[in-house]
Amino acid sequence: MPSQDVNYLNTDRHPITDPDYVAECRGQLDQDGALVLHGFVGPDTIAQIVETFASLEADAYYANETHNVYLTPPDPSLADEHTYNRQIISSKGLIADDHIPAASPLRIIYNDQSFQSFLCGVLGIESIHAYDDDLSSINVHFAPEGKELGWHFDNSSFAITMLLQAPDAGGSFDYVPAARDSSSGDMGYDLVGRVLDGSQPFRSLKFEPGDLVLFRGRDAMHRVTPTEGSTTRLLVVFAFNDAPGVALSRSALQTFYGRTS
Ligand SMILES: O=C(O)CCC(=O)C(=O)O
Ligand SMILES: [Fe+2]
Repeated sequence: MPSQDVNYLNTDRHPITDPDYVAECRGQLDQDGALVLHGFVGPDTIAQIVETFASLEADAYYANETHNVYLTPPDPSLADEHTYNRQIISSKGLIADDHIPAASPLRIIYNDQSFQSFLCGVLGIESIHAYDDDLSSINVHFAPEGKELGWHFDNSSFAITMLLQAPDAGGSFDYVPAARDSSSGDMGYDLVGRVLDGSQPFRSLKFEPGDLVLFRGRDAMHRVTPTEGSTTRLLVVFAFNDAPGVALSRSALQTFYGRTS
C-alpha cells in the first residue's frame, strides 16, 4: 500500500523505494561524505512550511554561549589557546520538536515509513529511530541577518537537513571532509587549527530550498557563514538514531535548548 504521506515528496524525481536508486544514493554519500537530493520537496510545500514558521520566529531560542569545535566542555589541563579549547561563536536560533505543529508537513515527512526506509538504505543502517526526548528529533534553525553556526563536528554520525528559505546572501555551508577520524580517536588538531586560522582550503556545499542533504558530520568539520540581508535563513534538521531509546542528557538539552522539557 502506498504511504498516504508520500505526496509531500517528489518521488518521480527521487524514487526512494527503488533499490537501484537507494544504491546509487548510498554510493554517492560514501564517496563524497555528502549527498544533495535536489527538489526532494516541492516549492508549494516549502512555501506552506515557511509561512507557518515565519510566525514562530519570535519563539526561537538563541543559545548565548560559545563552544569548541568538538561540542564538548573545555579541558582545563590544556591551554586556552589549544585547538581543543578554542571557543567558537554560534548565534543562530532554533525551534525544538515540541513546538513544531503536529500537522506540519515536516512531521509527516519525518514519520513517513518510505522516507525512513530510504534513509536506512542510504546510510547502511538496520533501523532508524526518533530521539527519546521531547526536543531533539525535528528542529528548525533560524539565522536572521548576521547570525551564524560556527565550525564544529556533529555528535551524531549523520545529519539530515533541508533548507526551507535561503538568505539573500551569506549562509554558505562550508566543510572540510575527514578533518578528524573519530573511530580511531584522532582529533585532527593540526588540520582543525589551520581551519580555525583560515589557512586551510575548504569546500562549500550548494543547496536550495526543498533539497534534502545527508551529511556525515561527525568527521567532516563544517560551519554556516553569517546570513547577509534581511531574509532569514531557515533550515530543518531531521535527527535520528540507529538505536531506540537514545535521548540527549539533561545537560546537553540545557545547552542546546535552554530547557530540558
Ligand atoms: O544549517 C546547516 O546547513 C547545517 C546545520 C548543522 O550543521 C547542525 O545543525 O549541526
Ligand atoms: Fe552540524
